[in-house]
Amino acid sequence: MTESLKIALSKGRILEEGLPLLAKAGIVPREDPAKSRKLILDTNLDNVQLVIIRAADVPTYVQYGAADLGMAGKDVLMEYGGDGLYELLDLKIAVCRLMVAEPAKLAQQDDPKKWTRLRIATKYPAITRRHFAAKGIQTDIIKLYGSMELAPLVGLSDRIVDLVGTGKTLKANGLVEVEHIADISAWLVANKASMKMKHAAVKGLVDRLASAIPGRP
Ligand code: PRT
Ligand code: MG
Repeated sequence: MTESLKIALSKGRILEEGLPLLAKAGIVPREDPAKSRKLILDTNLDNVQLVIIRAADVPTYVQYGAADLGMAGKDVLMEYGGDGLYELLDLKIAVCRLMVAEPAKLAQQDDPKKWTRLRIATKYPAITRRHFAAKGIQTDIIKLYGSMELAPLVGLSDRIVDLVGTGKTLKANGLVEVEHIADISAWLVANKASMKMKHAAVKGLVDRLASAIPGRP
């Protein structure tokens, strides 16, 4: 008998780019997840189900064994921290970068080498604190859940730490990138128990997904 596997992933970019990858790996949901209101979806494989949750919740579901595997942005994984997860595979989807940005006007006379204390709005307080602490820079962090680009425009913060894809959103709001924190893409993660107890099924899936990633043999 084949071991059953639940894969957690989020609606939005990860689902959009993850579904074609899963399809190439031979896994197709029985209903369109973008349209269905179901949170657990059966697939063409009897032993594989998809669990649709918020992006930031994926590490929690996987760590506690509510899902065996998950697809999560490196940003989400870095912010979550913890050591209950194995990062198995860089899926090379939902690619972007995590950056410090500030108003173009401030950037004209700003020198990142002279930073000692920063007021930063971000969805990523843990990553931000860690990044700057390592460089001996103090941070006053304002935690937001979205639209970070607005914060400097209304005086909530001087700078932001946010994801940048095309850069269009920054530009539209008069902001520029001033420091790179990390390159981001979505990773396949697994919990340690599933790795042990369902080793064959997990390995089979990882191998098939790996060969579905563009640019890999
Ligand atoms: O939307 P929800 O609150 O449910 O959760 P979420 O925002 O975490 O989900 P989603 O689907 O928006 O993002 C899921 C993952 O996609 C993130 O965790 C990242 O790993 C990845 N990703 C890749 C991105 C982007 N690219 C991206 N550009 N996530 C967000 N953005 C934002 C960016 O912050 C900016 O505000 O998109 C906006 C547009 O970017 P530009 O530079 O292309 O204009
Ligand atoms: Mg979003």
